This record gives sequence, C-alpha cells and structure tokens, in this order.
Amino acid sequence: MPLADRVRNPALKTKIMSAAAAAALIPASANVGMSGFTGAGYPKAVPQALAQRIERLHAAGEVFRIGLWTGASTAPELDGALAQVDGIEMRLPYQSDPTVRKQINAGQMQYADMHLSNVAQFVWFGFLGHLDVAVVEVAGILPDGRLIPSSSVGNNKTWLDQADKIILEVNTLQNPGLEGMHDIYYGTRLPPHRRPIPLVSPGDRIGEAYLRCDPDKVIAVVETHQPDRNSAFAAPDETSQRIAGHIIGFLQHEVKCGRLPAELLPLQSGVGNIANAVLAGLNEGPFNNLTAYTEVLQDGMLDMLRSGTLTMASATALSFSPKALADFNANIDFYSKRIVLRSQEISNHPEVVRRLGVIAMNAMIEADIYGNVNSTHLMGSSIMNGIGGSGDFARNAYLSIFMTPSVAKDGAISCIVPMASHVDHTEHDVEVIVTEQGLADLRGLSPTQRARLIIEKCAHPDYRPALLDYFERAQRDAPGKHTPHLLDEALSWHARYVETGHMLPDANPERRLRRA
Ligand code: 0RQ
Repeated sequence: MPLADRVRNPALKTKIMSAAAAAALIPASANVGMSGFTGAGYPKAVPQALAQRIERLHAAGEVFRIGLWTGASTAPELDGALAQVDGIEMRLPYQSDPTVRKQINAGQMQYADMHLSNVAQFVWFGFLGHLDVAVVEVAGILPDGRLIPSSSVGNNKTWLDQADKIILEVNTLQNPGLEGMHDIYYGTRLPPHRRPIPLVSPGDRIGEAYLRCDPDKVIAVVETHQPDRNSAFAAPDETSQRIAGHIIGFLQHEVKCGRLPAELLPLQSGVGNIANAVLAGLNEGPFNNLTAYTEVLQDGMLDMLRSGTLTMASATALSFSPKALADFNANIDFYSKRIVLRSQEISNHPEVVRRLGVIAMNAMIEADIYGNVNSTHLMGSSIMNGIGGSGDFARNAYLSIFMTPSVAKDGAISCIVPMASHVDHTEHDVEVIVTEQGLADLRGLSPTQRARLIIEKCAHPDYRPALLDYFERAQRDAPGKHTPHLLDEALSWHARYVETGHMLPDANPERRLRRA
C-alpha cells in the first residue's frame, strides 16, 4: 500500500519529508524514545539519517550524542548505526547489538539495564529525566490522526504521550492486516490513583486498536520501506532438544500431580534458540489448547498457533525469521484472530503475570549451586544483553524455569558455578533449573538441599566432582551452615577462566569434553 493511502490525516500529510530532514530536527543531547522490540517495529530511515548527520558533525569537531530509549533490542539500522558513529550517550532499557555491547563493555557508553515493565512508569514518575523526541514506526495514520501500530508496541504509547515532539516513520512494507491486532490500554494511572488492570485471560482486549497521538506534536512524517530484522533461528540441536524434553516431562508430571491443568497455564518464552527449541518440542508434545502470555512471539509460537496447539497468544512484539514472516503475511487473517499485541507495561505487568499464573521459561548465562541466576553478565563484569523481561516474569510467575546448556565455550566454562558472578534472579525467584543433563525442581527446598540437587541433576559430569568438593568443604568450613560459602574461593572459577581460559585448574586447554 503506497504512502498516500497509509497517511490519511490531511494535516500530517503536509509534514511528510525526507529522513535526513527529519533527523535534522533532533537536537544534540536529546533523550529520544524510539520504537522497537526484539528487532521488530523499530524506525529504520531516521536513525540511519541521524547517524550520517552525527558522523558529519563529529568530523567537523562537534560533539553530538543522544540518550536512546527503546522498548527492547532493535537492529543494525538503529542501535548499530548510531553506535558506529559514537552517537549514543546513554542507552536503556535493553540491547543486543554487538557494537553497542562493545562500547558499553569498553566503558564508552552508559547503559541502564532495566526490567522492561518498569520503563514506561519510570518515565511518568520522572525517574529517567525528560523525553524530548519520539521516533515511532507505524503501519499507518487514520484520518483523525490516530496511529496503526507496527509489528511491535513496546513503549510507544508512553513515548507518544511524554515526548515534546514526535517523528513518525510510516513503514509501507508492514502488512496492512496488522490493523486491529493491537490492544492499547489507556487505563494506567499514577499511584495512588491506580485501578486493577481488567485482564483475566491472555486473549482479553481491554483497550483500543490504535495509538493516540497529538498531531500538533508531530514534526515530521517519513516513509520507510524496509523489513524488520527477521533473524533466522538455528535448527534445534541435541542440547536444546534434551532441555526441551526435560521441561515437557516435568510439565506432564505436574499435570499428573494436579498442580497444573491439562492445558497448562499461559506460557511465557524468552528469546533465543533454546527457547525456540522448547516451543518446537511443545508443538510436537502431548499438550493441547495452550495459551501464551509473553513478550515476544517467535517462530515456535507461530507454528503452535498454526497447528492449533496454541489457541491464543498475547505479546508486545512479533520477532520472526523470514520463513515465519512469509507464513504470517500469507495467513494474517488467521493469525490476527489469535494474536493480541499490547504495550510492554501490560505484556510484562507483574500484577497480570501473577493473576494469570504464567509459566515462565527463560534462558540464562549461569546459575550457582544455591539457585541464584545470572542472565546478563559474562564473568561478572561484561554485559551480554540485559535482564529484559525475564525478571518481570520470573518473580511473578506460577512457575519460573531457567535453562542453559551445562557448559559454554566448548566446555571451558561451567554454567553451574559455586557462586554466580552476577545475580539477576535471586534464589527466591527460581523454581526450576534445567540443563541438557537434567532438571532440578527447587520448590520448597533449603539452600543446601537445592545445592545437592542442582549439582546432581544439572552440572556437567566434568564439573560435578569439583562442585561437590566445593560444596562439601563449604559445609565443613564456612562460618554459617545455611548457605555455606568459602568466600576466598567462591568466585575463583571465574577468575581462573579470565586468567587461563578454563574454569578447571587442571584442564588441558586442547581437551574437548566428551559429550555426556
Ligand atoms: O557466546 O555466541 O560468543 O559463543 O553467551 O549463549 O547459549 O547462545 O544463549 O542466545 O539463548 O542467550 C541468557 C544471553 C542466552 C539470553 C542469554 C555465551 C555463549 C554465547 C549466548 P558466543 P547461548 P542464548 C524475554 C526474556 C536475558 C533476557 C531475557 C538473554 C552467548 O537469553 O539475553 O531472558 N537473556 N529476556 O557461549 C560465559 C557463561 C556462558 C557464556 C553462555 N556461563 N559464561 N559465556 N555464554 N553461557 C525477552 C526480552 O526480554 C526481550
């Protein structure tokens, strides 16, 4: 559908301009709220034009950087382009871009890694400073100025509400059939005037299909005709298939014991290949009539919707491979009856997650023997991506499951360690830990009971003796016996890896672990 048919408001039609002209309207040091969530629905033309402008200004000796706020991760055209020209002063709340990651870890870019459900309300509270400009991708503009959201909603409602000025990118490549799939809730208020969020089932519609927008604040309308990131997923490997198998077996057991209904409870699934493999396993597995209350709808959930295993999915973003996108576009009438896209303050809302009894399944970097989980930092100090929504779900879920292969980097790293080098999810928010080795059900256990189970069920056999040795000596020598640690040794595995490239003291670096 051409731009003229997408922009149906006469006043906003007069504001159509080039991306370069729009980028020129963003002031230096501005806080800019851009759309985008896991590579979906992010602006593409304006950030690239802004990056070119910044490059020219920097070459001329001027300093020009912005505060960049989004829903979650974006793509090379946004994060990548702006980071490559050193154009980002402060990034929040989530990223997964290699250049951004490198700059953060080099200490050249500030990064506030935040629970995704908190971002919108923190802006209203005034916790993050003033929002100067919003740059939001939309699928179209109605005659009355309301906006048809794109492939993600994220924080767009808040950016449009709170920013002084708005730049709209109308993406003529997005499927017009997206119209009607969104549910934007305008009932949120500030404490002490808050009311319960009236959502009691994943498919409930509690808001409006469009984003409200004050046309007087719009300073530019720009056309984009570029696809979303659309990364492909790796085919499930043996490790992820085994992780999926353990989780499915556990869920079956829970149904048998009467702790879960036959159709389970709404599923939340994190990002990445392992999460996608678990969904593929569920699609072939024994369950039917499932629902999802999640952030990101990946290929796995689309397959489940198509097969009927999943009847309804609520999310804030669609993050598909090119193959899944083609299927989505070809069958959008079918999917639009089964998908609701919401603001991330609702898709991740603690109150709703707790009410629905969500089963949260997220990947992690490492867990310690007591069940504390690190989702964000490598060797305690380098950021990987961010906590994203994992904390919103983990703390409030009916069941919170964390998964990882038992080892990383060809076995040089154990993902089960004596003490986590960074903690995102404390032992209190983690009910189940799974690796390809097995599953540890930690519910109701004391720290030392948890430690035995995690070592026995989840650790790789090459690390199990060293973990047991640490745990036994800690029980003997630690001053406290509740969560026994040897403080001078607890992080020595990480320190050894940084120094020698392997967590074990006697490891031959050439050695490759036998596949257990
Ligand atoms: O590095 O690619 O250089 O080899 O970390 O590891 O196994 O490919 O895992 O892509 O599924 O990501 C936790 C990062 C897992 C992700 C995390 C190395 C490993 C590899 C990636 P290489 P994998 P995945 C909702 C939920 C937080 C946000 C979240 C994440 C790389 O899932 O960002 O959950 N989660 N959001 O080699 C050192 C270890 C390691 C390690 C793995 N113990 N030490 N390196 N690696 N384990 C969605 C949103 O919120 C948007």
